[in-house]
Parts: sequence; structure tokens; C-alpha cells
Amino acid sequence: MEKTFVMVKPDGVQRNLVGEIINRFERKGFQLVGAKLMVISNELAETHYGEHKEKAFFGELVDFITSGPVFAMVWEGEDAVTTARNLIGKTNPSEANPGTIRGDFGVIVGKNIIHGSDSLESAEREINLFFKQNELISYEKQVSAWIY
Ligand code: ABT
Ligand code: MG
Repeated sequence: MEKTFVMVKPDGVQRNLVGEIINRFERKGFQLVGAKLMVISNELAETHYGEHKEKAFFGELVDFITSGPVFAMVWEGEDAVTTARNLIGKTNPSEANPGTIRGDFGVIVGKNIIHGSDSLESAEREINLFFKQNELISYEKQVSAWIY
């Protein structure tokens, strides 16, 4: 079973989309194993988005992601990393399909509502960056084999 890191960005929190987003992941059948509202420090933002350090948009990206509270989550399920990215939609909301979170709610690429890990390695790295081990809860649900 995979775990992935998902985060409602400051614009999503400001627009009251936290509940809507949790709802979509729950309905899909994933299990919530960790969640918290937090403000990201500059240091954490620069580490999290380290791969974009040389890009022209890096400064703006760090300013945006630290500009207000984010809602960080860990979701678990089969193929959670890929499936979460599919629920989220393409990076640029103008290219994201309707029915995806960015397709339904996103407006511009620099403020695209939500983050999801892009690989298993990123998921492990990001979960460890944002959560302590004792903030992740492992529990069983009494449901059918189709729900994780
Ligand atoms: P994240 O989930 O935020 O990592 O987005 P995603 O993986 O879909 O896309 P990447 B390429 O990782 O974008 C990271 C953030 O940088 C913003 N961005 C990206 C721009 O502002 N301009 C650009 O030209 C590109 C390519 C979008 C992402 N964050 N926000 N907000
Ligand atoms: Mg990314």
C-alpha cells in the first residue's frame, strides 16, 4: 500500500476548499493517515521545492507557499501517488481536465490550489519533511476490499 503527500496550498485554504478536497480523496476510497493546518517556514518551502531552485519562478513560489496556512495531509491506498496526481490534474489549471481539482477550481499555474507528490521517492521525502512518525496513524477500517 502506498502513501502520498497532499497539501492544500494557501489559495485553497483561503477559498474554503479544504473540505471539498478531503471529500474527494475520501470518496475515491483513500485512507487519511495524517493531517494538519500549518504555516510553512521559508526554510521548509525552499527544501520542499528544492528541485525548482534555479527556476525564474522560485522566489514567487516560496513567497506564495509561505503566505498563509496550508493543510498538509498523508493519504494511503493502492497506487496512491499516481491516483492522487490524477485527481489533482495538470499543473497548469488551464490544461487540467474538468473533474480534476485544478480543472474545477484552479485559475493560474502559480496558484494551483493543491500539491501532490510526483513519485514514490518524492512522497517519502515530503512525508518525512512535513510529518513526524507519531503524527501518522495506522488503523483498519471495517469496509469492503474496494476501500483502502
Ligand atoms: P506542485 O504540486 O506544487 O509540485 O505542482 P506540480 O508538481 O504539478 O508542478 P511543478 B512543476 O512541480 O510546479 C511547482 C510549483 O511551481 C509553480 N510553477 C510551475 C509556476 O509558478 N510556473 C511555472 O512555469 C511552473 C512550471 C506551480 C507549482 N506551484 N504552485 N503553486
Ligand atoms: Mg511538483
